Amino acid sequence: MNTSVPRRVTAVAALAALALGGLTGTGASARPAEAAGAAAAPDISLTAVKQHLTDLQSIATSNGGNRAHGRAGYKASIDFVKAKLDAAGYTTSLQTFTTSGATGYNLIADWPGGDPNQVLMSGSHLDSVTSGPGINDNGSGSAAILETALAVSRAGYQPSKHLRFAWWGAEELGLVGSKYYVNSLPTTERSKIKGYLNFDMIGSPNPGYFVYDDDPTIEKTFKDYYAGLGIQTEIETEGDGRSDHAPFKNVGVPVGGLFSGADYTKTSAQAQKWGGTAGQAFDRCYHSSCDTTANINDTALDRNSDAIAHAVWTLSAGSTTPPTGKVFENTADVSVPDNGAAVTSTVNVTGVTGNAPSNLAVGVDIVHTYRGDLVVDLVAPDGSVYSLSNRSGGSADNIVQTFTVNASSEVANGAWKLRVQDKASADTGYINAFKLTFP
Ligand code: DTR
Ligand code: ZN
Ligand code: ZN
Ligand code: CA
Repeated sequence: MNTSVPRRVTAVAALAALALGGLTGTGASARPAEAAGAAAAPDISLTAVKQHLTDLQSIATSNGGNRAHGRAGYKASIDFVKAKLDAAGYTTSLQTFTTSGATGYNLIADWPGGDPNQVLMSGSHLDSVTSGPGINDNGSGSAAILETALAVSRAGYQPSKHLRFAWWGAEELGLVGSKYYVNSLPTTERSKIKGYLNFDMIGSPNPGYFVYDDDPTIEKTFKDYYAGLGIQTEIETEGDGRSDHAPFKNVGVPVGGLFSGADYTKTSAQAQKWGGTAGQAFDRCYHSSCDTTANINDTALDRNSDAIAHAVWTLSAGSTTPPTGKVFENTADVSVPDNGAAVTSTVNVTGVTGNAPSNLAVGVDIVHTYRGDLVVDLVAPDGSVYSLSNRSGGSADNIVQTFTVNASSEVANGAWKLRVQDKASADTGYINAFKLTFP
């Protein structure tokens, strides 16, 4: 839509956001209804999650066949995940620790915004054992929460709670990374974590559908989700000390999670309700060299990935509409010359007192046939430049994304510009829209 004059939309009605609480899930619909007031979680693309697994497999193959603590494959895995989150607008940090004579890494990714005193955390260990690439254990959980985090960014989701995601190191050596994180947290910071969701093995080839039996609200959120799909779940009773939720549980953080099974054997009764093979392990390649991309059940991975997104959206009880947002938008099309000079789209912000926020939502809508050609910056009224996308995304089409920018050092009112430059010949496009939302 072409409007010649930037228009300002008045404050957007706020949607009620609910605190952490049970779902109003129904058994009727294909997907349970979301808690009233919460935005519906997007579907998580199985293709996208499997692409992350393919990438993790390639990393293992290029690094001695594993992604284990202290090996090159683990650090390469951490760098891979971090790069995607940085590009999506997350605030990331690498926490280092030493165990078994080697440096370990935890990756912590915060989604700007939400109540900093109400943190909903999701985590998965990213390390494998030394004997294999660890695609189900635990590329599956790592890839699923990565894609969920990217979906939060693409949706420009503004939950009432603050969202944090973590990829743990050295879980296979005894929950070392997650223990280090929890033990290093000041008590005041621990108390802000209102829920920790753990995902360790969620794509097992002979899958079960197990829900952790710890915090009842979190457990109900997952059970209601699966009930809405007509799938019976079982309680994961044995896992208490066996994955990264344990350190959080030990300090009183409400925990929950999903599990598709490891080396125990599926019973006939379980095969009756879930399919698969009775008398066979849920994952015959557990901790083995055959835990590759072939060691995944797509249906279980897809269902569990969607269940993760559902729980993150529901338990953070936010909305995609900022509580009291003032929106300024320019929808005039601006052609981007191929391999040429930079062009800009401008919005004139007025009537906002003081400085811009630390979570300024920058809506970018660029139509282009090769997004990797583009350098995209936000230019503040005083000329300060904030990089949004710098030749990222390769041959994929378009950049349609909401970036969250810490613009708190900028005066809010004035002419803000989206600056776009195509730096490679062939493939062209145009700015379709540029939007700023002030919470
Ligand atoms: N210890 C995890 C796998 C594992 C085994 N039992 C459970 C129960 C709940 C979560 C995870 C697990 C590992 O090998 O990484
Ligand atoms: Zn393991
Ligand atoms: Zn594991
Ligand atoms: Ca080009």
